[in-house]
Amino acid sequence: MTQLHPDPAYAALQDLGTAPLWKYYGELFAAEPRSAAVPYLWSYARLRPYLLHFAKTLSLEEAERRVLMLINPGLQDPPATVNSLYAGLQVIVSGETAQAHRHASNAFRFVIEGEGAYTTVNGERIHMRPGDLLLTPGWHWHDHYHEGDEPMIWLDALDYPLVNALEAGFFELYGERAQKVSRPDGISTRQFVHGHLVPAWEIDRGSSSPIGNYPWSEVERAFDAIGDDAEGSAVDGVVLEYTNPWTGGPVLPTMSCRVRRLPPKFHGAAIRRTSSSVHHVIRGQGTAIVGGRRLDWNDKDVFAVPGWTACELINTSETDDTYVFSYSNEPVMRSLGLYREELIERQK
Ligand code: GTQ
Repeated sequence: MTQLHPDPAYAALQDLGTAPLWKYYGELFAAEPRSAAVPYLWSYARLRPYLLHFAKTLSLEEAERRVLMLINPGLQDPPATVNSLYAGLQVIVSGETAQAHRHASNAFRFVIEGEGAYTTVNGERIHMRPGDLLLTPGWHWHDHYHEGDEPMIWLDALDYPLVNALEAGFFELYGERAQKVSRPDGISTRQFVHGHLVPAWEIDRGSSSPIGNYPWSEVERAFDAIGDDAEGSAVDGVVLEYTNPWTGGPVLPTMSCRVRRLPPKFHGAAIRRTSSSVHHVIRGQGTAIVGGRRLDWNDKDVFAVPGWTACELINTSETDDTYVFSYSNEPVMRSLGLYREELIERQK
């Protein structure tokens, strides 16, 4: 310090709990965001054997949740998938219970494979099938069960990197392994099943969607109803947002969820957004060019698109649609007045 800055006043500054702004200015007020996260792809085919390995060797009594965290090489400490968001792959096997707990972080699950599991959320059992999106809004009790034969695997998403950065994280165990069931199975989904008719007697309207499960069968119905008649987006193809029926807005205050259908040979326009996102390939083959890096995807892979990083989505199949689910922190960015997006030139 003294050698770099012969003026002894610099050493004194640090002891007095101060710093010279003029040394930090460019870093603190960069011309544009530079994400610490890197574009990255997690191969489902390569991770699945390890999920099954730990399903055999590690009990749920030992692990609170049996999850492989998808950690961005640029975001190791604290671990995150992209800025403010986390993704993990969870596995549960026949007869297991993942004990009841709750946390301030919002969470959701996107089911990848298996049949016969359900999660209980604030007293309501919600069954899971591949392609379903199940919400666990912040501070809702939740525990998972599996009654089927084959292992059940799903993608977990949480906003804990944001909640912890804001120093607002709380966590509590329920006390018993399983919470009491106090509501009819699937009622939070059933009473909203018709998107335009909502249960008007429900007066308590929180900041998250009240729907427990957005089933894949409804997504398919939506895409079928649209057929090939919609214009769609040059960036995202026919892209649908899962909505909170009370507001029409995102399902959770911190995370927005979307699903897109990219027709054969689709090559999306390149865009960068201040929001960060995580993508999960439901079905199909393609490539995402993210920050100049080619991420070649297959069925069930997951990839990270850091904020303010160019992204273009390509369906490489000549014959088949590809379906890609994604979630982002766009609601946070929008609510803070920080959301920006910009179409840019295609990358080489
Ligand atoms: O299933 O409740 O991946 O609490 C991370 C934290 C899953 C869960 C995760 C959790 C859960």
